[in-house]
Amino acid sequence: MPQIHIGVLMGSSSDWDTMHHAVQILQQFGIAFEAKVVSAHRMPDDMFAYAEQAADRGIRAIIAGAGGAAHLPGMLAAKTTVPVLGVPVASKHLSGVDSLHSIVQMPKGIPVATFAIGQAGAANAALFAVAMLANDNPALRAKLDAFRAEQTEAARAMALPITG
Ligand code: RP5
Repeated sequence: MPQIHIGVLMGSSSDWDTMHHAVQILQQFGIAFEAKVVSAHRMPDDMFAYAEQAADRGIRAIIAGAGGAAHLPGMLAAKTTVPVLGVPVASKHLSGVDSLHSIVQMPKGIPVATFAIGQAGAANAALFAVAMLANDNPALRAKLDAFRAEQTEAARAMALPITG
């Protein structure tokens, strides 16, 4: 079994619609990852166990997505020095502003890198994790550079529906 480098955790299977955008990026870049539901409120002991074991397991970053009272990223970060990348999932009642505030407003000393609400945040958290791994992996950096170059070309080729 390959060494898992990135953990993708989420508070509920209902977060998958958002968090699969992170997984897609990791798959695209060939990163060894695991994805699991680990709920801060419903599975607190599992959450702490995951955080406590992450460094010894060789996990290089944890992408954690949650919605509403989104304590998962912050409480993982409280228990590990492995970098935690937090993804606010859009919630039913407050559209994810609650999730964003829960994740971003960490007390000084316990950082969580916080991304945008929803699928852009999930994808960008994964791209950020790829960039971290690319620091000591030139082949991965080349893939990331190629990804950026493709995006640039796609933007240059964008047409607007103007006639006349
Ligand atoms: C959070 O509560 C989860 O991260 C999810 O975004 C939200 C709702 O969970 P479910 O009620 O859909 O399981 O803990």
